Amino acid sequence: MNKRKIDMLMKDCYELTVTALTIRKVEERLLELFSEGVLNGTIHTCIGQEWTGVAVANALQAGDTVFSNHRGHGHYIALTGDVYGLIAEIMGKDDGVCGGVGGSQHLHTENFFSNGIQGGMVPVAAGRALANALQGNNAISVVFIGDGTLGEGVIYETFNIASKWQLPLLVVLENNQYAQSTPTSLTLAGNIRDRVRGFGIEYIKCDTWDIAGLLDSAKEAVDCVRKNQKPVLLEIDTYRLKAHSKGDDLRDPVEISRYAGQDSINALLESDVPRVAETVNQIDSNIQQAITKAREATLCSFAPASNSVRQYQSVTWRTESFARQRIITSINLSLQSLLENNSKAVIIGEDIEAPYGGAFKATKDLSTLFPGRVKNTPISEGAITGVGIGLALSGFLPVVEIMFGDFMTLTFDQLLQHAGKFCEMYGKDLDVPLIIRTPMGGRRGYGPTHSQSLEKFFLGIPNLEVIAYNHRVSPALIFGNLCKTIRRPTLIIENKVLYTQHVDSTPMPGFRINISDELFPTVRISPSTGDPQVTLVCYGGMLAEVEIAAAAAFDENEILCEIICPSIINPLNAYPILESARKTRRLITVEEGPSIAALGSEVAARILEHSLPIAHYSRIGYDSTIPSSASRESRLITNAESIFERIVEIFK
Ligand SMILES: Cc1ncc(C[n+]2csc(CCOP(=O)(O)OP(=O)(O)O)c2C)c(N)n1
Repeated sequence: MNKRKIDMLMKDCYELTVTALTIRKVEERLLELFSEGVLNGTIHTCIGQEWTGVAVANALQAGDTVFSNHRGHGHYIALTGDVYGLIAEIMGKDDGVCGGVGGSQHLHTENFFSNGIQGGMVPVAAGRALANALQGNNAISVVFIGDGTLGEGVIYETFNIASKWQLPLLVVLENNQYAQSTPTSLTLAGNIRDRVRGFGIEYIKCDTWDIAGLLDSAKEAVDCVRKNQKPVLLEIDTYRLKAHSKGDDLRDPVEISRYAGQDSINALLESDVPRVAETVNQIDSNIQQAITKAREATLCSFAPASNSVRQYQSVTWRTESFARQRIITSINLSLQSLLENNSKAVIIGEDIEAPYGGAFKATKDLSTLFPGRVKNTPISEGAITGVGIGLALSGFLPVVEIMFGDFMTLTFDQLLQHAGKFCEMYGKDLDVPLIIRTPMGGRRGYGPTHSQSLEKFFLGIPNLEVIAYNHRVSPALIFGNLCKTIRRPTLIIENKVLYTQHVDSTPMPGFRINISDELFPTVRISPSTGDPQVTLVCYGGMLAEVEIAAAAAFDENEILCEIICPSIINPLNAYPILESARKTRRLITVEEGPSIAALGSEVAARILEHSLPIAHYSRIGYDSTIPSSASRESRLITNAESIFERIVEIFK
């Protein structure tokens, strides 16, 4: 490197050079600690790429947020300067920035979030950008991705949304030419600039070999996002000088040494400039102190919150009469009430604005009443869920409508790997108040891909709560209680058949109806006289069918059934179910969806865990594709008749 360049690094931007050198030295020490067996798992170092994070962080202001990926140590140090917090984290210590829970790939402090799922943070960053735009706070959101991540679909959904909604989002693409061992030239069709411009997104390019140019481009990109309130993609050509993670490097050594020769930090370290040596000595000494301190720190004391997922809490029962109201009206009014009472509430989803008001009219007229807070989205279930998460992390209360529950499959990654994880994996009890509403269920003739009840796939996801409305408890009560208390991402299942039914407190002849004192009440329907002989457990839209079957069993066969219908199915409070099964010793779980590994299986497991002596347990549900043909569909999907037959059968 010539003298002019060294002067630039050691004089003009000395502080930034110190940060870049610090990142290099931390990464080198981490690799050494790895070889010594001090570190657990894996790390992805950014040796050779240090200046990307330094240049971007240099251009940011207080209040901006950075979302990062698996190769995020440099981004973190550049933004926070917190060397000790990072080292202690990777060493799995309580002192780590995430208490040793997150480790290398999952770092968080106030305005920094990283995750090891490629591409998944891009919509979350867009959600933060939307929050900034809605607040008009002039802050921007930045997300780092690698070139291999250009293969992930959710990033294009997000580019589209960010461009259409003019979000202050900066995407920093660190193009180091490889994804693990695969050259990106083998996996990337077309070219990056055209892809980005195809979305109407501003594209700026620079590299890590011209540091002055990089600093200028990073500033230009950040300023452009802030000033124009529009997304920009900054592509930074760079090269990773070490292995992808620990030692898995199959690249041509000649190529590696060519790039090593171009690297400005190598050039500085090889120079004989006295100030470089002094600076590096000081950095080494600081890092050594941090390592020594981290070695002495206590090991991660994280304890999983397993008790909360297997709830067993006694309840008391009461009667409550709800005003008779169409369920879709109750849902619509509860959304309206949320928007009226909480200025941070926003609703996003496909086709939800007026005049259409959503496929089932749940958001009818709301976009007119609350302009800008009820927004139509593209058909991008994964990205809109991520955007919702970003809003939820930014003090908003987002409600995301997924048009049909069948499409929830596309949200799975965001809910499992992002929303649910954020609550816990950063070693902090982080609030992610995201509400997802979706219609599930059949009986409308929509066939194999628009009639399913897929909620079982969302049960047991750590930190994801699942509510299912039924016709005996007003959705407005449940939704109101949820909005008042929400801290965790929550999925609300709305059985389609319910939309046309009414919230109904009409007594059933021969039965008394109670609801529990829980926040999301369980419904109990018991014989008015006599001891119940069999417990029927169901939820959501199945309650109506189960009621008909129980009434018929009483009228025609004098069999006394007790129905237990929880309104929240994850985490499931097993107490009301077990309380009933203890009396009846016979239990049938009834589901509209698949019966394998579903709520019924969970109920059966709880019964075994509590060593309840049971004379009969069986489950009802379908285990096949739902046909479009009305007659075939009604034969397949659980209904009052099939439930009645099962009840009678066990008393033969
Ligand atoms: C969704 C997902 N798929 C695969 C992986 C495994 N993985 C981790 S890093 C990586 C390569 C990523 O390449 P790139 O985006 O270019 O970033 P780089 O590693 O080069 O910084 C892969 C495949 C992952 N973490 N997440």
